[in-house]
Amino acid sequence: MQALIFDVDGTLADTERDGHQVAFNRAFADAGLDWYWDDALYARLLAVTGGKERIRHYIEAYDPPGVPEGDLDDFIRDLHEAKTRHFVRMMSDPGIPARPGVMRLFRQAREAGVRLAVATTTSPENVSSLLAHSFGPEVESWFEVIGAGDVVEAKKPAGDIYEYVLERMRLAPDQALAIEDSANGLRAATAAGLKTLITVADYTRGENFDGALAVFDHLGEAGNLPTQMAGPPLELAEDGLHLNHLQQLFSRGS
Ligand code: XBP
Ligand code: MG
Repeated sequence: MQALIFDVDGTLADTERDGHQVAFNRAFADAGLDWYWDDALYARLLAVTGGKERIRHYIEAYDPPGVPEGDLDDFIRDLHEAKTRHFVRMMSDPGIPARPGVMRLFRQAREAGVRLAVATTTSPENVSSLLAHSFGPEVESWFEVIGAGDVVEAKKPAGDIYEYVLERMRLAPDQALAIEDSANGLRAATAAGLKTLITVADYTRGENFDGALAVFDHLGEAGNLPTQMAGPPLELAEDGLHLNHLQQLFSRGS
């Protein structure tokens, strides 16, 4: 296991409910659109990854009011850019906490010479703002490759973003472990040939994670031990999963 490739939303931080969902609704209000994505609707819309793709799906599937005639590319792009400005601002005010244990794994990987990368559907500016404000100003530089958003044509569950990262790291799929939170992410990593560890998030808890090496509710921290939902039993440390646990899972493989 030469590298860890982290998903972002739901994996590094639980960014959907208090981040993206709010940012979308603020952008819709700014544009004078009578659109509101409540929890029940957003849970369904999350099946479509990528904010622009999600807005387009919403228009096609729900026929909401206020959609202009003709080509929608500019309309959707402008809405999504406004949403991204809201999300980036929210990463510093009020901010979204890093999920338990993620920073511990970053540090242990660096100490052990295990390379780090990101493979995400979200936009690059969202990754930069989340890393800076929820992990620290120097953390973005720890990642050799940040594969994000529109750098690939086909987003998750397509494997393209993981293939993009593997190619730039000159790694074969069996040399890296993916860490994800969603079924779309598991399918994307699996399509690229990667073994995957799942830490479920708020909106993804009930999804199907068959094929993952193991499923936990989070990586754990002192006083907040993780619960394992699937995979081989592990003798966890007093604060949860450490790099050696990921290496054990990886070498057992599935
Ligand atoms: C999660 C997504 C993203 C976010 C919204 O990405 O599917 O689309 O919901 O971000 P991941 P954007 O779990 O792969 O990190 O609006 O920037 O797409
Ligand atoms: Mg995710």
